[in-house]
Amino acid sequence: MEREAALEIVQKQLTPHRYQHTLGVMETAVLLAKKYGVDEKKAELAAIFHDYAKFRDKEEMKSIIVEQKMDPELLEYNGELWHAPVGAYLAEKEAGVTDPEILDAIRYHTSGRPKMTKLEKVIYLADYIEPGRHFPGVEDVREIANQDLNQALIEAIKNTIVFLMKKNQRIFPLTFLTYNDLVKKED
Ligand code: DGI
Ligand code: FE
Ligand code: FE
Ligand code: FE
Repeated sequence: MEREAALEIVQKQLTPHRYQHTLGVMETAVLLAKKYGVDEKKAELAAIFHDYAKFRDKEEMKSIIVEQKMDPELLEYNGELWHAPVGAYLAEKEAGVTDPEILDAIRYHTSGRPKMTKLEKVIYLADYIEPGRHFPGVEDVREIANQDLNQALIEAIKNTIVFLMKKNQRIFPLTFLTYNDLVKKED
């Protein structure tokens, strides 16, 4: 699928603000892909679709998680986690995205997972550092992302976990597993 066609499909699903975020993720993901030797076209398409399901009705997402036999543990955790796996499913079903590597990058863009591919890392990180993001610590992660993909990812996931814990939010186990997997590789 070409960029313009993909953007047109996605724009209909998003608010203007979220669409701007998507454009930022796209631009950042392509830069990271170039830098770290990832297929730029795959990074571009994964970025465009990463938040495809962001504004789906929660009940619709719940039904999809149950009917498509996704991890039922998702339902025990914050509904903000759901748009990633549901987005992968709907990007395939509704928009005809078929590449399994792209679908996995969408599926795991919120939690990560152990043994992430470089494409998955690029999308997770681009989502975190795109130019429209302004939270504390993002500038540090942007700097590290120029040097070391894994180290930047560790910082991004660590910041996310700490941020959620400060709000007394529960952490989805896969998020912890992702963190442990990446840190282990640094030992
Ligand atoms: O969709 P975005 O806002 O661009 O970003 P995202 O998909 O990375 O994250 C969406 C939300 O999910 C964000 O508010 C943080 C939250 N989140 C990420 N990991 C976890 C989580 N929430 C909980 N409760 N547990 C997690 O492990
Ligand atoms: Fe997201
Ligand atoms: Fe993210
Ligand atoms: Fe996003």
